[in-house]
Amino acid sequence: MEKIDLRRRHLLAGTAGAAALMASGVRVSAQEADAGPLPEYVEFKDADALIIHSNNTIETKRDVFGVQPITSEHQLYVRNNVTPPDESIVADRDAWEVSIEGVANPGSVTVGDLKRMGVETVAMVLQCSGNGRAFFEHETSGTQWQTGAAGCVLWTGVPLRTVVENMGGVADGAQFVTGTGGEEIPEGPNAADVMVERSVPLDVLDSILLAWDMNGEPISLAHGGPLRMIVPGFTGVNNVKYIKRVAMTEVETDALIQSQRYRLVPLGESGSPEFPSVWQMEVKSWITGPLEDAASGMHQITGLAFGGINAIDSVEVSLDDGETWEDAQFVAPDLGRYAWRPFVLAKDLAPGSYRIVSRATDSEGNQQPEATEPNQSGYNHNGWRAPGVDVTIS
Ligand SMILES: Nc1nc2c(c(=O)[nH]1)N[C@H]1C(S)=C(S)[C@@H](COP(=O)(O)O)O[C@H]1N2
Ligand SMILES: [Mo]
Repeated sequence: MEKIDLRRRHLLAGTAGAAALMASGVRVSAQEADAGPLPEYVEFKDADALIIHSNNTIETKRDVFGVQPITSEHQLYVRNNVTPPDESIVADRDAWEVSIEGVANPGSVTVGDLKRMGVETVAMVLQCSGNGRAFFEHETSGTQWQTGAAGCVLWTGVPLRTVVENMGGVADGAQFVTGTGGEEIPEGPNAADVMVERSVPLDVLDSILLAWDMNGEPISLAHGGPLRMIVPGFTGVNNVKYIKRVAMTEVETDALIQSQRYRLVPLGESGSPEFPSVWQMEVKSWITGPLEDAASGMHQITGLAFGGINAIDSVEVSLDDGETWEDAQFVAPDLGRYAWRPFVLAKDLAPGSYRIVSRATDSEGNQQPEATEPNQSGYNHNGWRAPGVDVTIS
């Protein structure tokens, strides 16, 4: 996977130059030859809407989003750190068991049990921690995601708080919620290096869902069926698929994916628990159209904005790379704190060259920075300048 990404970066750098690559993320995605056919577990998806980086890293093309408030499962990105489990785990969904630990009365519950305990729906931006990695200026290993390792989807499930209360409440001393993925990991000394197990702070317990439906349908295997832990406002990796164990723990898991990976590490250093974990998402936006050169006249300049852990408040658009800004309007209904909102600015564009960027502000007054402070692995990109779009109007 890493090889493919590096090769692609060099190829592009060779033709257009690294700076041009950074400046023209959009065209890169539009013209890029796809890596191959969709792997079997995501065969149902719309191949034309996707950039296939590898079997386990598939991105939504930027122009596909448009002003959609909810991303279709056929267009939603996919990211797996290890090979997904066999399709047979979704054959009898209600029989899937999840072990609940770190409560007064620990035990196993089935999805069927959970469905009788409670139900809620949340609209949430699911975004990979590495979304926008390609926009950092430093060299990063890992998938060169642009804007498309994100989507806004509806999750339906039972609040974890309800499950925990049914089992006697949180055990004394717990400080984290630790979720374990249902992949088959060969037993042995290296299991912790491979397993997908993530811990998030216990203080977000009230927003967590154990979800069985996505966008009103049973969650596909690709997206974590039969059961997924949903942590609204937290990056993708914290939303553990095929969840088989949820534990209220005193300490964070020592799985490598928590202890060393997904940390905000200064350039040149390696990951360790002393650095902040990639958890809450920050305010972010990007333009979804126009992405191509066009004729003069009326244009609807569109994009997506979200607040991450906070609600989105407002978004501005600039046609001159941030010299001057205008307020954009939200297009779709407000689907809540964790959802994104498509926006539009209607403009009569005269012939000329435009560099279109957007800049969002969340409900706490946090505004996207011009550039994101670099971190070694290129996580949490939310700078407004780099994802800009160059459009020539003639
Ligand atoms: N069990 C499990 N959960 C997982 C992963 C995984 O590999 N295994 N990948 C994580 C990462 S890094 C991301 S970005 C999201 C991707 O979710 P999606 O494939 O449904 O888009 O799932 C997260 N949850
Ligand atoms: Mo991710």
